[in-house]
Amino acid sequence: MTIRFGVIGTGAIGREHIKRIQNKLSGGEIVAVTDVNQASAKDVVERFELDAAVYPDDKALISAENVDAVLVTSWGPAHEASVLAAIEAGKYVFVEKPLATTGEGCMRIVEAEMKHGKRLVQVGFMRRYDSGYVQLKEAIDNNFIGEPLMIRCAHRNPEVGENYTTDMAIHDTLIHEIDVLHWLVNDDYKTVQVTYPKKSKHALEHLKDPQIVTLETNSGIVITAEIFVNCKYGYDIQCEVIGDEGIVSLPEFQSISFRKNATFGTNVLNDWKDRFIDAYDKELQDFMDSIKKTGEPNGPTSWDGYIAAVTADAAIKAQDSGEKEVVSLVEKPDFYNQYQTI
Ligand code: NAI
Ligand code: NAD
Ligand code: ISE
Repeated sequence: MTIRFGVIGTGAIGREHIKRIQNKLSGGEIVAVTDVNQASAKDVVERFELDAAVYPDDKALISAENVDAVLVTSWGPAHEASVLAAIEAGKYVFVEKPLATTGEGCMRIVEAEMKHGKRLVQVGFMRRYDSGYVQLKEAIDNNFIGEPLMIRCAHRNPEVGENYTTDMAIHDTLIHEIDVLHWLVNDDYKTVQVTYPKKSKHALEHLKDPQIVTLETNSGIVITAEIFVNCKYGYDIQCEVIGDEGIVSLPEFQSISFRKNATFGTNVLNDWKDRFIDAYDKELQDFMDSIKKTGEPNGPTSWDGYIAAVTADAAIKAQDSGEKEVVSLVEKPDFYNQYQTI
């Protein structure tokens, strides 16, 4: 059985996912595309020589009879409407982060999925598939460092465009740490606070960069996350978990080392496409394999999307207030307790 995908949003990551489904992974094909920029959708079909129809909008694509699953790679604020329409039509959805841009929006999706009665949605929190984070999780689960007490991490992009705003540091960038860290230590967040160090001269006028986000979990683990999206030198993701018996750290990206011009060095990557290439492959392969095997996706759920959005909402409030803000989640519905996601 081949899963026939309709893609909503043919920008940067939409194109990456289309290429991997068509050329690299097994069991899927692209049969439909749409984008608010119709020229972009048509360009993708021609450029990648797809046997796919171009639809005028998400609703038309979702209702196409030959679309089994929808890949939502539009910009964040458009995700909720497309995901709700796909659930309404009973179609599987792989949606890039964020599931929706607010906790309320994610809750509407959670409620729609529960009403449908079976899982349809997987959220693109690909770090859970990254071998480095998987090794960290195994070490923590096996009690290798005892009880985790603190986490120090950094999320650095070389630069961002002028559309990138201060709140995006949370709902577009930190959202990856928000998801992967509570999964890593199997805990939920209690409070969040944001502080601003001295501003980088490379950050545009409207943007506060870097930012330091401090998260506290229910069990008392304190996480310090640096978000620095104009760091200039490369795309760099760091994570160190400090326990009462030892410390584990995310492996550095593997690269040759070199000795040249009186320097001993290794390369640092420049963007997310390369840093998490294996994780993107694995998450989408898992989505397809799991649907074929069990009739439901297996990766991060709508509930995970909800946790991330509620935490992001509190962090955005903390950006303005400068105070410690409370993260208030409602109780996890039984529906999601039955899913042991990766
Ligand atoms: P992009 O701006 O390159 O592409 C977005 C595309 O969606 C554009 O072509 C735009 O015209 C289209 N679009 C926007 N609204 C639409 C709508 N209502 N209907 C149809 N098309 C619409 O953005 P990019 O970088 O590809 O990001 C897309 C999504 O992927 C975002 O949610 C982003 O957070 C996520 N993303 C995830 C990454 C990850 O590491 N998991 C990395 C990069 C992006
Ligand atoms: P992009 O701007 O390059 O592409 C977005 C595309 O969506 C554009 O072509 C835009 O025209 C289209 N679009 C927007 N709204 C639409 C709508 N309502 N209907 C149809 N098309 C619409 O952005 P991107 O970098 O590809 O990011 C897209 C999504 O992917 C975002 O949600 C982003 O957070 C996510 N993303 C995830 C990762 C990751 O590491 N997982 C990396 C990059 C982007
Ligand atoms: C982008 O949308 C991503 O998801 C990348 O992984 C992240 O590093 C970047 O900051 C976001 O803008």
